[in-house]
Amino acid sequence: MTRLSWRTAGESHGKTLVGVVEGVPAGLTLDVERIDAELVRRQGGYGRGGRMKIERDHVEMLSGLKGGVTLGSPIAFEVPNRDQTIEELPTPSSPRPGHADLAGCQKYGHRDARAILERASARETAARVAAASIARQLIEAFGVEVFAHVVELGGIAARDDAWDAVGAGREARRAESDFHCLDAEVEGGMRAAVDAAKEAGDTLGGVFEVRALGLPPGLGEYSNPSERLTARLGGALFSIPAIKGVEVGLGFEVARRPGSEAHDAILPAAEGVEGAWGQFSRDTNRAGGLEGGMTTGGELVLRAAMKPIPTLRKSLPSVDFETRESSPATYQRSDVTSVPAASVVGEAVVALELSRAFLTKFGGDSMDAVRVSYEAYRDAVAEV
Ligand code: EPS
Repeated sequence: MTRLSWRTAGESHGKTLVGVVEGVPAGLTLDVERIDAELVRRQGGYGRGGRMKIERDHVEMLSGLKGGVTLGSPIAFEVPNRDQTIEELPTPSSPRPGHADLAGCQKYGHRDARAILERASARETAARVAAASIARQLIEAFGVEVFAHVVELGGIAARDDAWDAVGAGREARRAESDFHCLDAEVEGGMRAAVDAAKEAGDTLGGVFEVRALGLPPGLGEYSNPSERLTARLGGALFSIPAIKGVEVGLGFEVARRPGSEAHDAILPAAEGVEGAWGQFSRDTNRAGGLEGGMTTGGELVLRAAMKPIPTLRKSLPSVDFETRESSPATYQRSDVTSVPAASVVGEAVVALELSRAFLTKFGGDSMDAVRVSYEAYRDAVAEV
């Protein structure tokens, strides 16, 4: 049984974005300022365009709360748009290569790419970030932390040891980075790459990593293939516009290694490891915290590759919908890069999936019921 679901609606330049999160147990005190802080974080990052200067994203809670505490009923919210110009904005004459414009017009049988891009826009992700900031407060109450950071932008890569080097200082380091990156030394290169792309009318992609700490083993399942957590997490990351690749743990590198160097040997539990689950441990995490579609209890490590935004000031060749003649793709405005923003969205969608898997396993009507189930599981795992 699954215990958590969410849905969003809204157009990029419509009145508002709305969301509904269902299945959050009663008795969770929600920090609404925390939701707004995540929305602000999503708006940030060096290389964002004009739209983010217009919007001041914040959440209006509409239902599911009394005195700031969840009731167990559906939680509805909205993130109002300031730029509500859907009725005035022009219809793009030529579809953008790489965006949903052309396949969307063909799918719906018209030539109005505005009718497509309004929902296909990554603006939708503001609503998902808000939904996630609600859902993740539940797993955070059980010590789970989900953290994303940019590891590569425009071909400039953070050093491999950046995560270990910052350690517990990760939150503060990321907060002071214009790129949501943990390696301060490469930020100059990233900035120069964004500036050069902006100058050239071009855009840049990159890679972000999402980690989750404090997970119990056994979230997800192998019995029902579509409920394998690896599949759910991969699907969640691919649901973010512009994501073209996802890796787990060693990722594609695992295909080049012999089996003896691809897995994580099982060792007796080191005595006195605080917060450890059960009688076993590992001293490597090549699997990225997932085996058999379930969490191992180790750190979850995922990476996603984002393509450069397809709206280019120096437009790519396209074809005019009316004349059928070659014509540059329509350009109105865009970000040079939104990899830092995508990392916030990546963190959000992973947090949503983990909250769902957590409630599927420990779900109850109230936070107290969830806690009883969680503690009973901890005791049971200790016996295995
Ligand atoms: C976005 C809002 C959009 C873009 C971006 C993401 O604003 P506008 O279309 O008004 O300039 O900044 O959209 C895309 C990257 C896209 O592919 O559509 C946002 O709120 O994140």
